Amino acid sequence: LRAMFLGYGNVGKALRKMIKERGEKTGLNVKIEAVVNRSGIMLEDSDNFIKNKEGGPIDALNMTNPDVIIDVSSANYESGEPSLSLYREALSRGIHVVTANKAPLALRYGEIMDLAKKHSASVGFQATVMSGTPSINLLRLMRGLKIVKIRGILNGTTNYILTRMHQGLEYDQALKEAQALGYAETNPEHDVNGFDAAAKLTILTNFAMGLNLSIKDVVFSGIENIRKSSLKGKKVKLIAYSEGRFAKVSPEEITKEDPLYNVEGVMNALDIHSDIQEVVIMGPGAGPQNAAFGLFSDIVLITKGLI
Ligand code: 80F
Repeated sequence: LRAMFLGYGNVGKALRKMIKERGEKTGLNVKIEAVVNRSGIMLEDSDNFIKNKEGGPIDALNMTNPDVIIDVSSANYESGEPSLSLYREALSRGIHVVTANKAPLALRYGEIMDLAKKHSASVGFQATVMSGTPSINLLRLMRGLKIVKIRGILNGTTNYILTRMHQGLEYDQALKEAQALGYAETNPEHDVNGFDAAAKLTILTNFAMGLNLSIKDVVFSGIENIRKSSLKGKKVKLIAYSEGRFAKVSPEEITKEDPLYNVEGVMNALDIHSDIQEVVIMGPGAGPQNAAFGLFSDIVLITKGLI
């Protein structure tokens, strides 16, 4: 599989390492042909980014004509660019897309999926929701069930902050820790104001319920006004909830009986209600290696023709 990376930060580097260390054992043969970041193109597979060609993502696509695009660039929720244009071009040529970047799918889910279907290309997006903890790829195993309701903790940074504040830390200190651990978005505002969780909920709800919501359809609020003193021993979590087209993210006080009560730190969880059974899954929701594993698992599934 000849791959082109868009972006090469924490997650991109972790993925490259994972491919080197675990690819062969997993039966993968991934060759990194190009890496594109803000400064230009590297037509080489190297640990450190060294620009050796001028140009942007579409130039790199034309130079290498890869089998798969791996999007590990930071999210641009204004326009979804440059990822969106790259996906359009790649998918139209039947090139697969595997992404950890939520913005394009949170803005243009239906368009991207339709284009992929039309040109028999695959889109892997496990890493966009709960990183390496199966969420999207768990739902792939639940085909045939009617998903009626989803409830979850979908942002690692805010859950980490809330847990640390519950343990007695101040808000600013807890946010700094989450940033140092590589959990936060490039713009951490998107984590704390609920936007990141809303983007994940959009993607998840669309996939689970066969909808075409955009992030603009999600009502969301965040944790930026919650302080240690206002918690007073109560357990508050940033809860993402959707039922049909209704989708909402907001901080809520939760009780001991709640399946999400013991989800602490960077852990995320998802409670899926279907017409036959309820399934709860819990695992890390952020972290460079975890997000990289989400991408890795998609690459495996694509290679095996399972996506
Ligand atoms: P980082 O900022 O380290 O790297 C971004 C890369 O993108 C850089 O190489 C930069 O040059 C490149 N880039 C940005 N704009 C570009 C442009 N216009 N053209 C070309 N290149 C451009 O970011 P990360 O941490 O490596 O993240 C990469 C992507 O993975 C982002 O879209 C994240 O949203 C996504 N992701 C990251 C996660 C993490 O844990 C988790 C899953 C997805 O729950 C939470 O708390 C979430 N904040 C974590 S979700 N790092």
